[in-house]
Amino acid sequence: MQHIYRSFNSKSIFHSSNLLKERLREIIPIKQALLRDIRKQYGQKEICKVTVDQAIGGMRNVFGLFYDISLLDSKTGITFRDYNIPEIQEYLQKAKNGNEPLPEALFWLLLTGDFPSDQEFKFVQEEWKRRGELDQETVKFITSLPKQLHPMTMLSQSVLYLQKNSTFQQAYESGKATKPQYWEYYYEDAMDLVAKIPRVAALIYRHKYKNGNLISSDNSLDWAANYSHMMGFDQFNAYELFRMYLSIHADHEGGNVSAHATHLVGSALADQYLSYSAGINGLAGPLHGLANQEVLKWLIEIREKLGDKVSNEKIQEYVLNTIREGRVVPGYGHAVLRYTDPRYIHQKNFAERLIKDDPLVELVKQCYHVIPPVLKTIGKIQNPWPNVDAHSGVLLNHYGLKEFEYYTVVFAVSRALGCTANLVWARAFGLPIERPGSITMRWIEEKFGENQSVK
Ligand code: CMX
Repeated sequence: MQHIYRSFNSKSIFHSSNLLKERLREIIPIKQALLRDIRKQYGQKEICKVTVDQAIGGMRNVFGLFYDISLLDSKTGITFRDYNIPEIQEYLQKAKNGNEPLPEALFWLLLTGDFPSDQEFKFVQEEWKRRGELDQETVKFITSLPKQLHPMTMLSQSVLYLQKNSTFQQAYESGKATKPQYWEYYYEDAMDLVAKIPRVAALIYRHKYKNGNLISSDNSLDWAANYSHMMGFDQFNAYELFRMYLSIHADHEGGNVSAHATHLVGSALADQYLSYSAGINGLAGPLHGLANQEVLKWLIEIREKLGDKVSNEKIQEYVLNTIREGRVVPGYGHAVLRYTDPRYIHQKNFAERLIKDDPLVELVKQCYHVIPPVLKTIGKIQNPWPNVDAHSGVLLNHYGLKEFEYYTVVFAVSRALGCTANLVWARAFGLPIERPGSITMRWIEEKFGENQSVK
């Protein structure tokens, strides 16, 4: 417990030996100038038209957001600063004898657009260790949360509690923060929040499911392995799973609910804690991040109802029944992607490399062959292929995390990387408060109907 209780004395936010902030100080004026040029040259160009259907239908293919740190292509999937998942696996730092990218390195990439040198990577790692401790009041707050709450609700409340540490909120309230400095406070809050979030998440897990039997952090471990350790999973391959999982879920461009909610709330100058907690609340929806818990529930349900060895025909029937009952088949489909999610493929490769003889992993593999052809027969489904959530649950389950209600928390820990990195840039670019226009049915009728009274 010693590590968890030790509180951290924050240094001045303008402390000079801050490698990542120094790098940002170099890049930000260059990027600001680039954005000014882009606006000057292309500001009046039209990106796309918006139809009434799109306005009503969740704004699919409406490109109305600026989000510079990652991009999603409907065919090839996510790129983080232009690098896809196999590239980040190849080029980012890994643990000794490990194969998976380390989230510390990914965070540097998301913030700067560069792969970190070993020294830069080490800097992030050490900073997160230095900033990661939780004060006693925070530990008390988390371990007093009612255990019947969903772990995502607990996470959101805990992040809101941590808001007491926001350097931006304090500086803004005292009138000290000036607009050109906003990003520096957002950077400090990002580093603190990301450093602390695995401890918060692990405390929630141990409090809710393990009788409050807490495990101290081990600062000899990297950020992801330490999270796995504080949860109680100490095999090397569990560490590898956490490193992989926390890297590939970090960001998925700006339009998904968690990234967009964080970005939107941040645009009102709500600090990192308030904004990311809004993102967590969106991630907790079953059509978004909560799908990972739903997948495992659904797979276990199949095995309970149909037995250990399920035929392809029985799975097909089960899928059709799920749809007939008005439910979605969790882990399949996507609002943007039109092929198998590369994050699914990466997890599939991980399982093939490291996991033998796990019936649930085998069932996921079988579903990959059986489900898409069935979904293709349902004309309205745009994407019959698996998304990231179709695979993650069985991997966590394999290494001992059986409480599937908790799965979205692991997703949220990863999403902290992208959500907070983006907000640093949103403030560096001085992006304004978001305020899209909205329309009513009457407006539509008056605009396009016979009288056309709306201009
Ligand atoms: N099972 C059953 N029906 C599905 C479906 C699925 N897996 N995927 C899409 N559909 C249905 C939609 O519900 C919609 O039906 P209605 O018109 O009756 O409302 C229709 O097919 C058209 O949907 P779409 O255009 O293909 O997909 P959307 O962009 O509307 O929704 C998503 C995307 C992810 C919400 C949807 O595919 C879905 O509900 N999938 C299951 C839940 C899931 O896995 N979510 C996780 C996504 C990844 C993440 O964010 O973590």
